[in-house]
Amino acid sequence: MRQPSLIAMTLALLLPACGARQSTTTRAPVAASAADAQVAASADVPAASPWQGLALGELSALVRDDAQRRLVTEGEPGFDVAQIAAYVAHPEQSPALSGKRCDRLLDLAVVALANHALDEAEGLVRLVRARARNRNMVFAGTTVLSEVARQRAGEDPAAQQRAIEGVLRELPRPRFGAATVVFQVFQTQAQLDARVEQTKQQMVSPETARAVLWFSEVMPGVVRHRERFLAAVTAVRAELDRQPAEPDYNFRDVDLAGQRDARPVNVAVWDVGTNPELFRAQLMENPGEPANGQDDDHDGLVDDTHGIAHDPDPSQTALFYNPGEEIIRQYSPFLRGIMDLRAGMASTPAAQRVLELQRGVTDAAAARALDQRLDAVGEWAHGTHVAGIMLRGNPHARLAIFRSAWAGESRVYDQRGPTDAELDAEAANIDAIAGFINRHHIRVVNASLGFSREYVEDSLRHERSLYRTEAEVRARAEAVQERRRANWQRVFTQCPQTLFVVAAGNSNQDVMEYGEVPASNQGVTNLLVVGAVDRFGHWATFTNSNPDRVVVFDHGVEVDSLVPSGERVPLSGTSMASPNVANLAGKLAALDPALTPERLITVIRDTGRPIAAPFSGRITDEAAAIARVRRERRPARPAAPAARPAAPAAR
Ligand SMILES: [Ca+2]
Ligand SMILES: [Ca+2]
Repeated sequence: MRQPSLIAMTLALLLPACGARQSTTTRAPVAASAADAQVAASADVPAASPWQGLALGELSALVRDDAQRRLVTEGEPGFDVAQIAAYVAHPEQSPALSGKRCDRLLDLAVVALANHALDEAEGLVRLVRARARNRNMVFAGTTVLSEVARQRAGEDPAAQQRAIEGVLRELPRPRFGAATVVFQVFQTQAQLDARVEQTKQQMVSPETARAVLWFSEVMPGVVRHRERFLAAVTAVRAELDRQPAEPDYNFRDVDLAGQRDARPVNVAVWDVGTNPELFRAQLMENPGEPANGQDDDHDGLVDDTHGIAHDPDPSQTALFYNPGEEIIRQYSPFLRGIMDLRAGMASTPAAQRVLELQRGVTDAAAARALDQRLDAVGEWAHGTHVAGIMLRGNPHARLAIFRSAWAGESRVYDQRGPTDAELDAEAANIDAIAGFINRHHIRVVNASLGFSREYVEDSLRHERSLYRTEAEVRARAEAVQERRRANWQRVFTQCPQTLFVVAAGNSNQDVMEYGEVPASNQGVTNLLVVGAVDRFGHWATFTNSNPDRVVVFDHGVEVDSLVPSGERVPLSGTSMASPNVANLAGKLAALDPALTPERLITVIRDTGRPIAAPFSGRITDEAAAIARVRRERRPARPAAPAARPAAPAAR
């Protein structure tokens, strides 16, 4: 199945339905009397779990009723819930399916599989594959279909393996290695138990009920027969390897080293931390602000020499997040696998090594502790990798660094949502960054980060003392999203001379339908949202999309760049695609300082090459964009109009 929608932020280091969970206890109030003390003491005992006594039938009804209700209420008209069985029998009669409709149909497929209704489960997945508007969903539900096939095949192991192979053969070769196949992630019954335990520390809701159904009713059968699934993967991979290789896409990168017609240009990476030492030769320097513990330029910021850092942890004031030597030593070797799993690419060898590590997880506390360490390494490396991509081949770029720790949510907002005061602090941080951008004429900002409502909702479900119903959770999550959308709108509006390049996100969702912030912000002319393609030039399995908003794509799978230790590691995500586009924008601005953000977007989009069907959008073409800017820019000296071409060449 599709990962349960928890890979929410571009940066979110979440495995399916993961998220560290701790037991919720009622905190004892100050006792005013002996009787109160008695009450208070008993209140310190964990409250009885609302999950106790919920049977399979009740969980199934909870998920099914919610899915059917939302199929009616969410999305455009034309879909008749009473006709689902008819649509399954004749998918061509179904209207095209929005992302949310697909999600709800996949919820119903999970309920069906948990209740051993194999034909129904398969039919629902096939309907999604046939009618999803998002063409990445053509490959959704592989785990469900594989398990259905296995159960149908009877008891013979060889027959089971052949049945699973049949499902896996539906994945085209370029996508096979990066397929999101959940059975690879969960390896032992102890892991499943830990995941169920984690989920049950959240409130009972359709979302959490679905996760419990999945991990307690579907996955145990998968894990018990995991060897058969893996043997099928190996067999199909061997078949695919015997086919002729598909040629790599030519991204036509250009190196501006030694190009005399380029000028210095200030750019910025806005991330969760970037190691300035690796970019010492190219750091932008605020001339009035030596690093001396004083606010020398009187802008309210102490030592904003190369950028701004904002972190609620007073021990983390640098531009670079430092999780400590021990965590770096132990877990940085897993970085590539961490990022692969973030992007839903469970099949890669690097991801498999992280899964090996996770096999040792035996309970919810251990799962949480491991998640946090892996998260910390991701936060350590992310911005540095992004900055390396952004500067590649552009010695004319001068780099400013913004670090906003709220983006590393799993550390800052562990099992809770942001408070209003914290959202105010985010706004103040954003305003400070906007001021810095304008004072120092930063032309291009890459922000490989984003916030999804589902991620906030998942955090809020832990706060059972604040939010008692799913409706309350959704209302608060929407309010948080609105605040953040408004915060981001401020920086876009305050910095009209600056192009903001933003990652679309890794949830295989429509950014507008799901309201990703800031990717879905409206009415902004200096925002460019970037999706990811793989080395073959096809949509990455994880990339978010939208036919109008995500038009520009770039390389985002196994992109080579630096990590803070100075080593080079290939990492994956729209986080890596976005700085590839910001890199091009920085080169264009170096070649023609007069380019406005709107013009940069137009040139990048119009010179891009169309992505082959069934996908849509354009892949940037650096060589073409740079050639066009050189052709169309004003001459360096206005006194020489004869040097201009008579007319821009038609495209
Ligand atoms: Ca200052
Ligand atoms: Ca200073």
